[in-house]
Amino acid sequence: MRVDRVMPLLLMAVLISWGSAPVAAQVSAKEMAATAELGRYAGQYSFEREPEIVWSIFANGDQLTLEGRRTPATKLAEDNRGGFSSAGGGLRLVFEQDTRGKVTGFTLLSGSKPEMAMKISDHPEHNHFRHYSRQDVMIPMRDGVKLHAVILRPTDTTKPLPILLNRTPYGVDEASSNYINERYTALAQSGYIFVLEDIRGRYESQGKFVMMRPQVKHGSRKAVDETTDAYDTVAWLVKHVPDNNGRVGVLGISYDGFLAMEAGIDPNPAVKAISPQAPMTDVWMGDDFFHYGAFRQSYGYDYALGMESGKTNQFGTLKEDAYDYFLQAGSFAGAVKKSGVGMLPTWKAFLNHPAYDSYWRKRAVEYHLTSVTVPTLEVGGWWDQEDMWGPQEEYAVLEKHNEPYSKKHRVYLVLGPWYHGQWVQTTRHLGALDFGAATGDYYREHLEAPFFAYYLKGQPGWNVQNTVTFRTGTDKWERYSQWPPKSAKMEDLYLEANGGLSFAKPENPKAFTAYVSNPADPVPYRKGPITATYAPGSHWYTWLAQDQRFLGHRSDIATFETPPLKHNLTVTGDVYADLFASTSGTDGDWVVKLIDVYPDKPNAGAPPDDPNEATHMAGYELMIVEQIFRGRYWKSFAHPEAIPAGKEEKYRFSLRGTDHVFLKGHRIMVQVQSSWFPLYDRNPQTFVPNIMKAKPGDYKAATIHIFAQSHLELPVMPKS
Ligand code: PG9
Repeated sequence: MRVDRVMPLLLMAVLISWGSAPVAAQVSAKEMAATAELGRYAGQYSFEREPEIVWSIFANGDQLTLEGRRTPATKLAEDNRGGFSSAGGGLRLVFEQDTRGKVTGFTLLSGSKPEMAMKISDHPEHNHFRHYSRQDVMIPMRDGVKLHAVILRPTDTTKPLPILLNRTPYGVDEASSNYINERYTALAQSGYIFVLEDIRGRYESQGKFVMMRPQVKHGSRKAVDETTDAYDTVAWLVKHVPDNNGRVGVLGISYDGFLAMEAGIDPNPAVKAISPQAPMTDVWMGDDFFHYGAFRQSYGYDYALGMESGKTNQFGTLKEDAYDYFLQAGSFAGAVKKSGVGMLPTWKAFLNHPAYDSYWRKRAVEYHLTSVTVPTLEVGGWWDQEDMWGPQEEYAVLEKHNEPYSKKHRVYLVLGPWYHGQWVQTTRHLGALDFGAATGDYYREHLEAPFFAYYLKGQPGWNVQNTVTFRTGTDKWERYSQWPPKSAKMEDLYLEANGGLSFAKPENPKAFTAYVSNPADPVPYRKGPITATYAPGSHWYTWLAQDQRFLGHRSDIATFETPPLKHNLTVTGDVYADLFASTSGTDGDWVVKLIDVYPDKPNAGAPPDDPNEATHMAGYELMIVEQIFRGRYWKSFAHPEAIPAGKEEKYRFSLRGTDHVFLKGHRIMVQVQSSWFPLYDRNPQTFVPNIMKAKPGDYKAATIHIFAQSHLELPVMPKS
């Protein structure tokens, strides 16, 4: 994931360098007069929706310059429509004034909707970006292939500094002094030698790109993988980069997070800390490409197209709605045919390896995590639409190998209220949700920066014992000495046949709720229009937090709900589904969603700025955790088997972790459905050898029964 792929427009405007020229040093009399006129705009402005984003406006000659803590100096000239615009028109500000002519704020007219900012001071402040010099190098690997890297170091010191390495398939050319200051603000201020490297076969690096290159046996002189490339890169850097202190940290998000974890396997001794953030870890079991065997069709299609159509990113758009595109294509084989671009290596893998065979096992990282080799900070988002599984799984596997009472070999976990990689942003929001503070800033300043400062610079300040989460509902950071915390007790919440949800065991476990799942009319996973994953304006990033009411009253979704809660209920840890279900078909998918239903009317007594009671959230149905399980793997992930038609079977799977308070007055809802299209391909509901190649005649409607002994296991915290 690269920042430019995940930024909503406003934040793009805030964070991206506009490449402005330096402000002129000599000021003419005419310019002085103009400055006096423009001086009334000078000051600091805070955004109404995002108060943590503060821009300063300076008057210089006949232009204004804006700067922010994470925004480089950008010149604005008066335009002929009564506003001020940056060169090229990327940013446009229209100022407001009161009846006495005093400037009170501006409206930013750049993103999809206008954003208001209020003037909070007449005294602008410079952003104090630290200047970094840039050097491009080609680093030789053990097999002779050379990898391209950009080295950025602060120009204001020659003191030995640690290296922070980010390896990526997404291109490093944009790396500049401004980029480092915008993206890594706290780390850039502290001072590191940043190294950004194109991995093998991508952008300006030599060699062949292999999607999630599997591990080789280390020790062999020529065999390479991402671990050996990280090892060789680090060896070269500590030897050749002047004034480094011999200590290296490796960090990255998503694919880069996978690469950061790989750097911690049989690591180069100079690697002293790593931070895999939303690392994809097992793309068949729960990350990008499958979830428990259900194929993430639209994502897998788009991602492989973006990465394997060329050496540089080629993320595309679709002419038609993705729902229609994939429905019309039939199976994934049909979609590949329809693409007209031939066969891509990862598409071929999807077609030939639908089950959890050695192809996917070889790519799964968890099997290689047999010790905590270096201090490791895992980071994940509760609403991560790509790699929710990775950070939690890596933490769970590594945690068993923690060295007790030592900070030397420890794994730490941070889980926050974010979509994929959203912690790089300054925002209080995720879609409609408002957490009341810029949680990404908190993470970067109070967790990420102290972690690296402690392990790479020996500075105090890293006081995390084990796990830090942002508890949603009450919207507070919490700390735990263990994840999941022992204090949570598992309680079973039953899916009653009358549509209720109850902690009491059902009197008649054979009672059931029924629906018909029809592959000709699959349940959409998000509100349409469904664009290509990374198409401009795509709602892909926030779909997990979308109001589920968009589904209306479809008859192919079983809904179970509690009455309004009389007390807060805090759920902290991993949620499991124990589904007792039958299908009239011989295969099928099981989607389970745990939902927080906001009260229909906001609580009249609540403070007006209480985000949980905000008017626009009235009746909102927010997914807290959710998961899909492909029925054919009911006995084994490697060897699919037909489900006996009409027979009740038990399906147990994890919905992963949460730390959420269902507030008093809210309802808990559980929904069960059998499709989530087109993110997940349609299950024909008739057992076929390979769903990727299913024929039109294989897709059949099926009657589903959800029996009343079905329940979710919820880790419930004691009442406080
Ligand atoms: N989630 C992306 C990805 C990583 C690895 C494999 C496939 C996809 C990413 O954002 O990098």
